[in-house]
Amino acid sequence: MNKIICYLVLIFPFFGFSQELITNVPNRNTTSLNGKWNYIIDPYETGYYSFHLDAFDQQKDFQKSAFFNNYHPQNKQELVEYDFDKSPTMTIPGDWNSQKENLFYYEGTVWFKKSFDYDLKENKRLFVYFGAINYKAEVYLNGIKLGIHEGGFTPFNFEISSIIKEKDNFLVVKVDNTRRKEAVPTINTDWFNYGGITRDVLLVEEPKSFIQDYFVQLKKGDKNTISGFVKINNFDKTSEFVTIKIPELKINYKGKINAEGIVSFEITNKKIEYWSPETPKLYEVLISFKDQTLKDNIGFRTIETNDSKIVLNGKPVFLRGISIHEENAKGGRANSEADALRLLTWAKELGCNYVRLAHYPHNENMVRLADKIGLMVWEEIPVYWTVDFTSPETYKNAENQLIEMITRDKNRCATIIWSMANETPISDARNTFINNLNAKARTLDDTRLISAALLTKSEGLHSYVDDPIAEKLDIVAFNEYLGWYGGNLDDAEKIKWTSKYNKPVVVSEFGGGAKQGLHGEINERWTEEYQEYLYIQNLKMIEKIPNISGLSPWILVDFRSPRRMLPGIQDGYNRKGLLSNDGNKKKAFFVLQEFYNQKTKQN
Ligand code: GCB
Repeated sequence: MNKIICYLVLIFPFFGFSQELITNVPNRNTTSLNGKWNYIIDPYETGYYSFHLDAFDQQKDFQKSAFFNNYHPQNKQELVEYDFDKSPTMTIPGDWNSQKENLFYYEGTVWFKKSFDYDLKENKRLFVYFGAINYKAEVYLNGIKLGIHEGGFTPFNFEISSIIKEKDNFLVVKVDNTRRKEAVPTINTDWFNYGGITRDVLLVEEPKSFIQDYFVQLKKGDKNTISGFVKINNFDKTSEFVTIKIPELKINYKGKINAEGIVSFEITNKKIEYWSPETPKLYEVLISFKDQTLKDNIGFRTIETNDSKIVLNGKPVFLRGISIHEENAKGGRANSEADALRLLTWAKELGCNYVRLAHYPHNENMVRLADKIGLMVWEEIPVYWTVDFTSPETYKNAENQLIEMITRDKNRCATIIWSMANETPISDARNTFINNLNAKARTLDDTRLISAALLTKSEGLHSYVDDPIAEKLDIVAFNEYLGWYGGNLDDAEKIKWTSKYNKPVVVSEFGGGAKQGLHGEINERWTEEYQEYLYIQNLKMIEKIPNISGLSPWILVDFRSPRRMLPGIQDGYNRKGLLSNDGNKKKAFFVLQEFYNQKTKQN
């Protein structure tokens, strides 16, 4: 049995204490810690707090403050009332809700433990990497606290080189998915709050000084120049050069590393074949530093706006999209490559060239697959509805999630839009919050477009967007629910949309619920016919919106949401999917498919 003693290594001020993110983890030297992990359900956080609610690992005066311990000043004895190794197991990666019936609606703390051996050679370093944990993770290895991470959908890593032993390491993670007002997202969403270690856990082995991160994309507005940077972790100056090779383009670039361990580069090449949804060309890129060579498959394309048009590789493009939540066939958080393939294959079948990955960063394998099969991507952070816009901590948290998303996916050419928020209510605090995120995103990546899903205003049959943050966005995107949350479907063609922004417009959502297999008249809600008619009418209206440059209706597949409780119809699912959660197509699927067929022919 592992007893867990933890020291307070650092006093952490609040959140986000993981270390600098290592990117392109799928192509590194890794050992998977996926599989069966022991778990302990701990709703009262007995493993974290004393009986007087002192957090064990926040005790400055008590050097070896015990974790999972009965500590209070009179009683410094370890807790004996637990045993990880005799506790049940569950599969990691995986949410606990869909794996364990008694945890279906559970929101709180679960402790996880994995034991492993590792033979780390003298000249190597080791990191533990988590693809995502929802929501708050506190990580301990061999009783030593590595740090905390907040945010349920982005990766983080900790170095463990000095802690790892050859035998019997035990990695313990406290996972807490409690919804909190000041968190991102806040307490109120329209999706299921799956808790757990929902993405891969990997050990990443690296040399002492290694390639941590890089940015290799076409320079903004320049189809013949690949530019970016390579960043060396712990640059030891024993070698001063990085090489970037793209064999197919005969590129062999050598760049000198600066004192900060960074090489900034520009490489001109006139032979680049551009990535597009029709020809998703990826090049093998090899980045080398000393003995290390890191491989990636990277596509090159430009994405810009020109007044009211979205322009891909110099040509206007119409975004034939669909919104997607990250859920699998079993009604749990999707995490595998097979899950990604299932979802994106349907999007392709629909005739899409674009997907909106709502409402949080999806698994990296989703974006990599989009690169490979040719789908443009909108990625977003969960600044959804009413996060606490007045709180500087909430802002820091949102910005941290933005940084982690962009850091992870900035080399995926499929991603053309970073979205800052969804349906947030206008106020000075909110405007500042989102404008600041927008500015931050541009400092991290000036090659992509920035947007946010906005709300609309209506006066009679006149609809429009009037939102101060739109001025600073590249694309004016909005959600509209004609025929579901108001309005009359028969008015669809009479509605006059105006736009005061000379920018492309994207309808980031529209839709309505239907229970697959339920049939009736076009005016009977929840029938496939109602949803079909809703699509027919909304599409007629959308075609006439000035500057319309794309759409991503809501949504590809029915998804779980505790807000959706209508018995016999919803039963805990948002039914706006074009497919049911078990994968059956509804009539509206074919309406959108036909619309996209026509669009493809026109363009
Ligand atoms: C919206 C939200 C989305 C919801 C959807 C609905 O506007 O952006 O998260 O799920 O409406 O079904 O109401």
